[in-house]
Amino acid sequence: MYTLLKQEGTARRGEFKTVHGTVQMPAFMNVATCAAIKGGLSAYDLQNINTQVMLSNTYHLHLRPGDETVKKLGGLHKMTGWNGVILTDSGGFQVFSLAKLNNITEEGVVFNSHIDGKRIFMGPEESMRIQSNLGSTIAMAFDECVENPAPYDYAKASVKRTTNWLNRCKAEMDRLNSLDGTINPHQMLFGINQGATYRDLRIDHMKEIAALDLDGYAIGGLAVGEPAETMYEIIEAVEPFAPKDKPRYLMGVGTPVNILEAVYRGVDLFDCVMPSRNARHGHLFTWSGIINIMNAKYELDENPIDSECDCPVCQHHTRAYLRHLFKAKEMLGMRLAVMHNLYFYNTLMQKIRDNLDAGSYEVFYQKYRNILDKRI
Ligand code: PRF
Ligand code: ZN
Repeated sequence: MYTLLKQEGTARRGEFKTVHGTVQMPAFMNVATCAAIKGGLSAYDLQNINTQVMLSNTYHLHLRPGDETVKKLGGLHKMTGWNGVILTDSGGFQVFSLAKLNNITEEGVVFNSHIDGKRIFMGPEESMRIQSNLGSTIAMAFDECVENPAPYDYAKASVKRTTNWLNRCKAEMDRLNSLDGTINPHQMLFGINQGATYRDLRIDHMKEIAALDLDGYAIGGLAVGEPAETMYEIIEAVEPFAPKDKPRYLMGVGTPVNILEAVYRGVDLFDCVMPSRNARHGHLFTWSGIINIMNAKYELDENPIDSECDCPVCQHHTRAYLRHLFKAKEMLGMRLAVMHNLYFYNTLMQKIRDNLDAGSYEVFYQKYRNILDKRI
């Protein structure tokens, strides 16, 4: 259940109650695609960096270890040791971006596994059954994400299919939640708005799915090839039609500045591989911009990554040590870098919430939107 606590312009400060705890929003979900944060962070590490939500993937966990196996292990919470909120993505996007796609029909999608090439069928019912076996707090609807730019007629037909799939997802989830032996009988369902970069398709679709009274609403199909300005325009176009009493989730976004801009336009929830992926390449976020820890100028630098950062890494280690670990390809380097970057994103969201609480988001936004994505 979402409660809007405060609003500044279109920006929203709220909280979302679930059976696995309350999420303070706006929030950033930490990505654990295969039920592990890449770079080697565990569930108890996540507690130390103020993570609120872990995100895992239907597609990957269905292939390995298999959702039936996860169910036998008591579900994702028991398997990973993370007892907070877990959101699972539906497989829709991953099937389109990773798998060798064979065929897409009204029924669903046939694809080849990126692990062993095996032919697999996934439709809305399959996705819901897998997510039910995983026992996540929030399941995402099975959707089609088209790359931008997309032809209008294709985008229109695709949205219609995504709407039909959503109705089937809802019916299947209601059925699964009422069965005996379901891991999380209170599993929630979020719908996903699509429509490429076409305002009319986007708005019609948002109106249609808003009427279904789902637990939350995502905006999908953005950050897939269009300019950032176009993404912001689409968010502005659909926002008035997204239910005010439900969370809005912008899927797969983004840079710190993308997040500032989207919060400004009424988005509550985010996920992105950027903090963990960039960390693994030595690109570290700071409150003055992005640094590359491999740079020679850090060889003898005994300062922390960011003197403004309170993360466990910045309390104990120097830039010089981090640089050495990266140069020597020690696993510890990536682990510490990921820990710092995720802490940075989690802290960014905390600061966004604090400023919304204080009514000073506009000032915060104006100060940092020219700083945080800059390479220094
Ligand atoms: N659909 C789903 N997952 C997603 C997306 C989508 O459109 C995106 C697009 N940025 C990221 N993850 N199901
Ligand atoms: Zn730090």
